Amino acid sequence: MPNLLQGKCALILGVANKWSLAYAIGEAFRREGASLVLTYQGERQRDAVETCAAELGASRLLACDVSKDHELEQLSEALKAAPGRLDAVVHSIAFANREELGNSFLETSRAGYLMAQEISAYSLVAVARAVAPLMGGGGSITTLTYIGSVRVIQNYNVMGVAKAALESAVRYLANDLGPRGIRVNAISAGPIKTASARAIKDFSSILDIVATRAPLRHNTEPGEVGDAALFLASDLGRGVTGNVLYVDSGFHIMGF
Ligand code: 0WD
Repeated sequence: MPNLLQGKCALILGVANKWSLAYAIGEAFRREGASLVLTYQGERQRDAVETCAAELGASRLLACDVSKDHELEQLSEALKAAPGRLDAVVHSIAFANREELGNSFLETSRAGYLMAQEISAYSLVAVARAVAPLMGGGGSITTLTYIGSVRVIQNYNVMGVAKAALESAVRYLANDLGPRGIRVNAISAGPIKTASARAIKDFSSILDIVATRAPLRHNTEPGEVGDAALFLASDLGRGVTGNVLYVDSGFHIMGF
């Protein structure tokens, strides 16, 4: 299935390094002919993302901390200048303070709760508002979520609640943007060792459980997430919006 995104422009937020899920999505998009724009969170991340952008053959690299409204406005202006339009946007961003992922959920602080919600859920709304004017020809917005939104996963805590809000935001945004031909979906990925995942206590034991119990009996690979994102961004996904697509070796269907 070559060139599914030929002539399409994609914006990808959330590449931190080559292990990021956003990087695997970038690889899939690039393989199928998309022109890529990447963002980096701040100066601290710039060099690493610059390397990734070069490897992925991205045409532009722009700064965007999603917690700052003025940076989202600047991003929107920069995109209007070039490439001038977008067909696909990937939001692959989450953050919670480490201490909120180690204590019991009951101990969640107000500040920690709000921080996780702001970066991991509200940012999708802010990003969608910033990019929608560039998607005049319709398009696709995809975010990344995790099963901790609907099940209790030890130590996922405040992030599970943020992912629940994120998945709900996907549905409301899909309803608002559908009449403009913009589809909004989430991919619920199985656990994968990335920088963010390392913040979750006992993450390795989660990997072991999935590998032994999931129907496909293996852990999710980044390329599987990349190809699912490709499907959603391409014309093959044209009838799909407001959906949470599990790419987790089938783990989510299991009881005990
Ligand atoms: O097992 C996993 N790795 C799974 C991840 C399973 C299911 C879902 N996900 C989700 C995550 O929750 C997240 O939403 O996938 C998304 C991407 O996560 P990732 O690829 O696992 O992790 P990582 O490579 O760390 O990318 C997340 C990035 C940040 O990286 P660091 O490591 O620097 O925290 O999100 C970005 C940042 O690049 N980020 C921000 N970008 C802009 N503005 C901000 C911000 N304020 N905060 C974090």
